[in-house]
Amino acid sequence: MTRFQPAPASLPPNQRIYALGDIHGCAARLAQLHGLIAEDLLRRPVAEATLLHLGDYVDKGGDSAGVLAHLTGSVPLAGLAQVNLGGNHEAAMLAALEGAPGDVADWLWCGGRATLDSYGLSADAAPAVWAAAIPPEHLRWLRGLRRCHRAGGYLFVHAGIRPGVALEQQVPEDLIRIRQPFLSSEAQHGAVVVHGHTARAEPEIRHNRINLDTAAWSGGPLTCAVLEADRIGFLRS
Ligand SMILES: [Mn+2]
Repeated sequence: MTRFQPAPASLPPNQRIYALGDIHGCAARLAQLHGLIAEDLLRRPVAEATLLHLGDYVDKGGDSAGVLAHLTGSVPLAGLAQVNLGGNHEAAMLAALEGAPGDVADWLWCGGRATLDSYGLSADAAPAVWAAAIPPEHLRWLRGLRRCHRAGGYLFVHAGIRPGVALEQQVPEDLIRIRQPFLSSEAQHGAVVVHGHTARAEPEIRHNRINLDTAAWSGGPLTCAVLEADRIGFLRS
């Protein structure tokens, strides 16, 4: 059973959000976690449930191709509303596929080799070869990712926000890359920010933010926050 604790914000009655942190190529554990969500929904039905991924699907871990196949295929949670946010790794991958040498080097440096491996592609091949070999539905899905999502008292983004800047005026680069001064900020941001991007051993619950990146690709669990009313619980795989 999911154990709940008080959350720093709330959702309207009859709404639930399943929010998943950084996946980084952990395809088998993503499928397992989706299975746990399906079980939770069977045990505890709710009027409006949303499946939300916080981004960083690819790179570093072993099966980015499998993650994208799972998310673009017949997801076991097909009945749920879905919100898929993009992270800095998706931005780096899409930039690299355009072929500029600096962007290619950046992507390979930040873990892109693992993604290429998962598609059976060589890092020495031309970016145009990569782009032609990756299934078009994977690329379409990556290009359709959103930067943020608001629900109840929460704002969902990949990395965080710049403290002191209105939520409507945040720049996209901050939303997918920021660490400091966001992580140490004690400010009220106008919403509790639910994010990933910065790996921790355990999920962090602060008064102004919730971090769900638990380093799945390097030995930690893949974490899903279950948000409903004024409480939060966790599912892990
Ligand atoms: Mn990230």
